[in-house]
Amino acid sequence: MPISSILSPSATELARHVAEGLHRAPKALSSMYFYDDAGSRLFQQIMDLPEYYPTRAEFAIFREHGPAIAAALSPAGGGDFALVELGAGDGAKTKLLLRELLAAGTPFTYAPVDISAGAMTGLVATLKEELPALNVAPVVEDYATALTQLRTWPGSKAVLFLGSNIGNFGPAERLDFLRQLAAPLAPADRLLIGFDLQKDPRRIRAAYDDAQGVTAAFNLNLLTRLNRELGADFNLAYWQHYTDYNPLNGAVRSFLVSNRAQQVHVAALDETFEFAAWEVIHTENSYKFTLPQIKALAADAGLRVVEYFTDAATDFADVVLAA
Ligand code: AVJ
Repeated sequence: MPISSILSPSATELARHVAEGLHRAPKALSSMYFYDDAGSRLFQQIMDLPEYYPTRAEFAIFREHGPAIAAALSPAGGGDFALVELGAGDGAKTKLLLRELLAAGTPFTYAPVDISAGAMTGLVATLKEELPALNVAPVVEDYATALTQLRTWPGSKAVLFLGSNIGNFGPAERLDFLRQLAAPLAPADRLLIGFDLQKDPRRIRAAYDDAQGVTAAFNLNLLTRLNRELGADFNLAYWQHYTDYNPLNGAVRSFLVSNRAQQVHVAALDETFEFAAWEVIHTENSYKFTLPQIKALAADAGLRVVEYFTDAATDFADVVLAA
């Protein structure tokens, strides 16, 4: 019996993804798989790093414009609505918004979606404690599955996609994803998307290559995950984290670099992969945008920009969109 048939369904999906990604040229793995429980904890640490500005910038926007953002997301005539958050993580920023909405008295249900069960359990526990009056309907799924569920939701809704998560998509995927987000929106529904803005290239690059090496550990954790979940034998000493930022297209790209010629066996695939010295696995894109690009992207996806909010330094933008 092949090992893949005794793996859990999610491990089978991961195995399929790894087989596909490591057969590509150049080799690639999706940043979606960073977020096992250890990866989610490392991302929590990243958000506190001095170099990683996006989280603080978006926090500043929510602190400064909280009431205006809450008003922009609530259905115009009042009434019950669902606040769906894709990639909720620890929900720290969202709590500012949830407080505003609770204070405004509009009835709503918060439906956080996250791929990490550990992150979700933590979020639900802190919400129970900090905002006991809040209705919470947690969803532990990937975005695609959550979007499918969203299509059948009957009532008003506002969908949050914060933290520059949209930056992980390449241009074609991004447009496709926005169209899928736009499809189930009624005219009164709203979308709030956080975009990291183009700025000093050195600041951007530093945010993805911090001095303490937390981002490196986050990237390398993907290999630890493959060792554990797929019986791979990646030796972490033979891999290093590398990031570049291209100001021509706004792309931060992260790589795992093989520091020698090596072979890696993946038991779940019953397969050995060859890596040349200094060959890379592309593991993440984190695109940065300009406001004109955001407007053009919205138009391409059949959405209009209702309103947008930036922090004082214009590092980040939270954009309210409608169909
Ligand atoms: C969670 C996707 C927004 O791209 O900035 C942080 C993930 N990767 N440092 C980002 C990440 C490396 C982060 N997002």
